[in-house]
Amino acid sequence: MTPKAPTPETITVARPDLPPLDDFLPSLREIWDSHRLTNNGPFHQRFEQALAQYLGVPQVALFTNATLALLVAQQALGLHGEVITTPFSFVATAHSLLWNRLRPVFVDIDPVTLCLDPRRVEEAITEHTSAILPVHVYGTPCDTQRLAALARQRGLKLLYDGAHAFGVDDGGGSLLRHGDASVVSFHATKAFNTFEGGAVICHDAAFKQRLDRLKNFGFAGEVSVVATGINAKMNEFQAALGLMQLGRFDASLSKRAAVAARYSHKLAHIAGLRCLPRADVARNNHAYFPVFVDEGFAVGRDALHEHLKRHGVLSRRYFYPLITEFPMYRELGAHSEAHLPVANDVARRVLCLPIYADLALDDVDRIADLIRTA
Ligand code: T4K
Repeated sequence: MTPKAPTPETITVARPDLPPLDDFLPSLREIWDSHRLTNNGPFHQRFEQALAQYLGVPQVALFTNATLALLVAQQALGLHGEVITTPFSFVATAHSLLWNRLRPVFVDIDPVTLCLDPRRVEEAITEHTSAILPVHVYGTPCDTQRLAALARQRGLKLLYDGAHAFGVDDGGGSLLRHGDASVVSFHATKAFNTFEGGAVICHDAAFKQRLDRLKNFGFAGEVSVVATGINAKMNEFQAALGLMQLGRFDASLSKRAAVAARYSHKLAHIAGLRCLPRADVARNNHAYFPVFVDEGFAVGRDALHEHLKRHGVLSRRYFYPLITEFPMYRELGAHSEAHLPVANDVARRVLCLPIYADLALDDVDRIADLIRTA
């Protein structure tokens, strides 16, 4: 019998960067010995402070994930009625609004940044609008200046879904400093992970206190409950990992940058294939590596996705279908090909290639060759 050719290991779109287990064991032991597992424990406090310092922002409130952080931030901001947001995002962005009984109003995205188009936002403002919820998709900054001006002029709250934006510096500091508040995700698939996790970045201590109460059932002291809070607290294990990851993040980012640079080089000059233009930022986080499959490419986007899969490369079509295409959102009347032309077009073309700190450059070359020969 002829021996089977070895199949290369599957390469997934993301893979969490983790410290060596032995490095993490002392933190685990500390938690075990103290029996302090959650509820604003010492690791939680240290991580919150370290994060604020690392990001250069005034206030950070940690959460168990970004979805609950979005939910709670909207409550803390007192949103009501309609909130203008993007259909080109992970479904959690819009779901968080529905959980708060807010009506998402979807407007189109900018063809270059793929983030909310401020002109479309302005057109969509009504007397019922209370806020704008833009997303820094793939870590590319939204037009923060125009959105801030619009929010100021029209008296709207500005809450950023910065789930993808950890580590991005737009030249003035962390991208997460913008708006009334920004939410970031530390999910396993993100550039920076705490297993799961998230945070709200905000400007003043009073707002952080509101968030802290809301994420802890609404408690304002041992025997006082002041709001319909929820349980959205980050636990000590997540916080201990986060603290350790903070010290490793810059090195991890350099590795991601090398992967991104290799893709950019290898995928240049392929007819019908475009990479996302490099964002004009002081520091990118290379959280995703999207490419766009145009008519001139050898095969369609879905065929390329399948072709890679057959060769053990699991790319993802983030964010296809658009949120507005999910049946439950269609039922809400959100679906519209006509007023979301850019988002519809991008969702049909996009393919996110594997990117993570430990992705070998040889594997990047192999993926690029698979694309070139599709
Ligand atoms: N806002 C935006 C704009 C977001 O993108 C997200 C989340 C949120 C809000 C909400 O944030 P969180 O509440 O999650 O903090 C993933 C993530 O679950 C989700 O966090 C993320 N965005 C979204 C874009 O992607 P899936 O369903 O694609 O993940 P999954 O499980 O298919 O993982 C992708 C690949 O990653 C797997 O093939 C293998 C690898 N992987 C995954 C996990 C979970 C690992 O190697 N290890 C792991 O532990 O949603």
